[in-house]
Amino acid sequence: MIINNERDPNYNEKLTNISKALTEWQGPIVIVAHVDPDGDALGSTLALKRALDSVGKNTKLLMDVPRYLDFLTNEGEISDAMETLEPNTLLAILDVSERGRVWGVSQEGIDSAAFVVNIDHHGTNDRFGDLACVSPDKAATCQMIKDMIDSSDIAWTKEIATPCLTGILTDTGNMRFANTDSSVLIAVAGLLEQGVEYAELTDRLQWRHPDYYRVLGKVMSTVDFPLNGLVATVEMTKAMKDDLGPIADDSSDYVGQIRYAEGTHIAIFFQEREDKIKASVRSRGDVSAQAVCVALGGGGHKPAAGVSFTGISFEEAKAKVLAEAKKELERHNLI
Ligand SMILES: [Mn+2]
Repeated sequence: MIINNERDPNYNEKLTNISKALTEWQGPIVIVAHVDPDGDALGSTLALKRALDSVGKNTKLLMDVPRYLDFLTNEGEISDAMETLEPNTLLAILDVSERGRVWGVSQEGIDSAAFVVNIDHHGTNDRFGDLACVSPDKAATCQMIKDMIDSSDIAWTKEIATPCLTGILTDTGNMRFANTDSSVLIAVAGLLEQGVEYAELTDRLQWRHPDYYRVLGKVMSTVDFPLNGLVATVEMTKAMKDDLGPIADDSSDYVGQIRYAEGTHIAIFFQEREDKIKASVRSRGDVSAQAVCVALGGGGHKPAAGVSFTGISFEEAKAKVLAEAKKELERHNLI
């Protein structure tokens, strides 16, 4: 897998071309994002859908919206996965680092689209599609949607600006992560000018079902600091979930709880799910979570990345990730 974290050299021109393709398209437009959608996946697709709907386009947004983000959507705005695309469909793929991570349309479905647009900020994106704008210097796909709408004739509304701001907030950790540059703050200011209720939004984004805290207690009881305390880990096994019974919460941002452990450079949340084992990895400074995950077939950004495994045990998956974390720490002479 490639890693290209450079800004798209023709960023403005490509966004303009994509905006034209979308607003001039006469057929159906289907909008999708990545599996396990986050604030940027929902925020960017929902902002784009509302923007295109406002100029009379026929759009569908396909997503399995996680419970904690559901408050952003209106009745009827979200559609289920589609078996097949209608003829002459433009497929807009947002915030998806690779085709295999698209949710809602099969790989054959993607092939059957009349036109594919790829808007993303993951350095591991291989720039697939008929028109691709991939700019890893952007903090969020939502920041790219902000730029695209700004450069179009589409009029901003609070309803478009609110999901658009959401993805910027979630991908920058509320404007705290290293990807928060002046362009992010300018974009945020521009969105606030559209009437977004900021304090209400940031508060609402933190709400979690009480079950989240029940799971948190179990997850935090597994905290460990391997590799001389340079790494912090927590885990959630199937057994832990089974012990708690049915859980009403689907958020899993537990890695955020340990990433600030003093003396650590890498934080990892290991999750044993029904269908796969998932590792969410965070890093700080020059240490790259992206390098750790890409080496194992995963993807993401330099400070925040992930990788999934099937066909191996939970312990084997943990050992693989820790071995790569060790290599990454060695590359930076920390071990
Ligand atoms: Mn994103």
